[in-house]
Amino acid sequence: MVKGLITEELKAGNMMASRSFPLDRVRNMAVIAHIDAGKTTVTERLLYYTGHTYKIGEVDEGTAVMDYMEQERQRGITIKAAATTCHWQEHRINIIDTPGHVDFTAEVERCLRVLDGGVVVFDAVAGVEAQSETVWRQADRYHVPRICFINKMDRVGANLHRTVAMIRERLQAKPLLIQLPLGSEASFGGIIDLVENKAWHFDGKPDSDPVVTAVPESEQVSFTQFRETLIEQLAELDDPMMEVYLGGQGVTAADIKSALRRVTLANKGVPILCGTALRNKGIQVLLDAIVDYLPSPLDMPPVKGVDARTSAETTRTASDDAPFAALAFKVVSDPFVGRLVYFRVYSGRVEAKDEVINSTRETKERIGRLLLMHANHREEITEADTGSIVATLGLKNTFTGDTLCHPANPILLESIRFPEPVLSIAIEPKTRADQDSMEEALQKLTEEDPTFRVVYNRETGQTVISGMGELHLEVIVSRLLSEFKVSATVGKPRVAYRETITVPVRVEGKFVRQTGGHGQYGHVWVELEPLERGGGFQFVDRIKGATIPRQFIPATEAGIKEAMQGGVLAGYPMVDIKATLFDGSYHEVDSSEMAFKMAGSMALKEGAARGKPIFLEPIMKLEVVGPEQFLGDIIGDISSRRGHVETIETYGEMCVARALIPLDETFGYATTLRSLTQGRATHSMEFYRYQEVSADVAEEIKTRGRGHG
Ligand SMILES: Nc1nc2c(ncn2[C@@H]2O[C@H](COP(=O)(O)OP(=O)(O)OP(=O)(O)O)[C@@H](O)[C@H]2O)c(=O)[nH]1
Ligand SMILES: [Mg+2]
Repeated sequence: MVKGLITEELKAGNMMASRSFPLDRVRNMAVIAHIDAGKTTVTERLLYYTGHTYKIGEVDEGTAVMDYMEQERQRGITIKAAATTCHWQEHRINIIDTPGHVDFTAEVERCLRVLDGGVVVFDAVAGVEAQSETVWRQADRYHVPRICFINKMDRVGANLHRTVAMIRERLQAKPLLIQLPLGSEASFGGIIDLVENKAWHFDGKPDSDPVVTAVPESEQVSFTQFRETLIEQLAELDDPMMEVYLGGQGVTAADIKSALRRVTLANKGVPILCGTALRNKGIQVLLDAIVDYLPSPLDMPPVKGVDARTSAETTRTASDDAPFAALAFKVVSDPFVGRLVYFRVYSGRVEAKDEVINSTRETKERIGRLLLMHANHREEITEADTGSIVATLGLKNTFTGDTLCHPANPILLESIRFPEPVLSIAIEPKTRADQDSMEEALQKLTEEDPTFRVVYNRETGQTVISGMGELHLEVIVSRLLSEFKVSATVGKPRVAYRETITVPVRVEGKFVRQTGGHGQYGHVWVELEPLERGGGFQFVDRIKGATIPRQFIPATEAGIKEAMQGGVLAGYPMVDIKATLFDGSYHEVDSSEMAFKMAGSMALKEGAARGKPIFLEPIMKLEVVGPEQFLGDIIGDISSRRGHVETIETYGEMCVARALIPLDETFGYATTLRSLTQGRATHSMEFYRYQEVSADVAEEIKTRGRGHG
């Protein structure tokens, strides 16, 4: 069988300290797609055909190597991105398999931030689905070059050309078809290679070698036509190819390959491959394409950052000789080994036990053991060089998005931005012991997951956890109850409303206690202004001279921030506010950080009340795909839920309706949609933005009760 063509020396070299793989032979890539497109199934095949695993893992049997969490195996979906490494054609491929469900979109975000390339998987029947579009945009944002694998070619209704058309139209991409299918649906048995001018035949048995033949006579016409199209497309996008094309000497496979590589790396086009991972067809060719067309760390522009000492913009080139710089992108509390921090090395190298700086938090850290991760298995290494994706033990103060770097050359890399959680659930532990173990568990879970928040509400005595959606919270609650063995009563999911102000106000906060002994004195004047949606919180210090001593200013900010955790309307967190500290006074003896914190907090509360406060609610982007005959009912239902249908598109008999709808109106939507359409429509939802609620909804939120963060 065709296994990774890696020589034993190279494999052995990989374990040693020296750079085992020239940097140009490293590929760091993510597998991204809509839920259920087959990312994990593809990844399992990549591992099998590169000789990394000896038995194919199956999602449906709960044996996928990459889906190793209990929750993943039970549900048959990926929840956490998992990293692994394999080798093909003397290249090292670091792969991260990501989840497709929209609730776990932060996992995709952080992977795309640190990876160089992507394999985007599509279901050949469903084509471009809502979440494929979301991950595509995420990849666009990070300029990640990608190739597409149109999977599930064995399914009834599979259609390569329709999917390619959707990639062109819905994703506004330049698809470059480099393969044609041989046979279709159940008889799909191989691939015509438009680049190499040959045909690959697969019998579907995992251990059979593909049989390579000339392009069959019956396929010659379409082969010639599609190859010509490919060459023309490439000539349009790539000058060297244009020259070859116009030269009239004929275009070779090598010409096409090098043009495809340049075009892919420049994000001008995306090579399209097809196959079926479940039936073991097309994987070896996909591996070749990963090596041929996806970038090595050397192909990427130098990573940008700011010098941590001077704040001047700077860059780092991908080289082992440059000073060490890495970005932490994931923290996992492993029950066996402890706190694992995953990072990507952008420049330089680092050894186990090296001292480094966390420039985000301005602290020293010592790298502990260094580990190469293969899903949940670990391989100990002594050194991580440029381009590596590794995990380390022993970092106490490093969190997702932090930069690690050499003490003599501190740099701050751009962090990773995560969406705000929109849904909450209240949980009440049953006993005191449960309270303690729950706090510990929640602490670990928040460290792992930047889109998960925990707020303890003093007023109600409840702990409120917030996340991205129902599934996200459900998984967390299941983990709390089964993995961490906490007994607790769990409430119903509720919308995480926000509060904000609508007019600027100037307010005074004065905290004075001067009854004998050592008193308290804090006094501030703050201007509060509304920010645009998504503006979060900004603090501006406009204190001149010594009106307020410098050390009390951060305390004032902290007080304001703390008070923002519970708004005046119904105790929801306040957002989108700019606070400018412009005046105040202090007392030689009685002033303290505590007193200024109180003063800040009082000013905010006063300002929130006077600033014409409003509620904000999360609005979701909803996409429904279903047969045209149900369109009327689907739209009617959306309107009755305070939703607005924005666009309707038709692909054959399928309609795609896109709408904006308040999250609060979407509970139970799946069930309604199923009964409206006899189960023939699917939907997906994604957070869009926060928006002011109407007066009657505001009344309703108030009467529902206070204090849900
Ligand atoms: N017919 C067919 N089914 C496939 C193919 N590839 C994957 N599947 C099935 O599709 C389902 C989803 O596969 P996964 O690999 O879990 O998909 P995923 O993209 O990793 O899903 P998430 O991680 O949950 O987003 C499973 O039931 C697979 O067996 C294929 O080529 N053909
Ligand atoms: Mg998966």
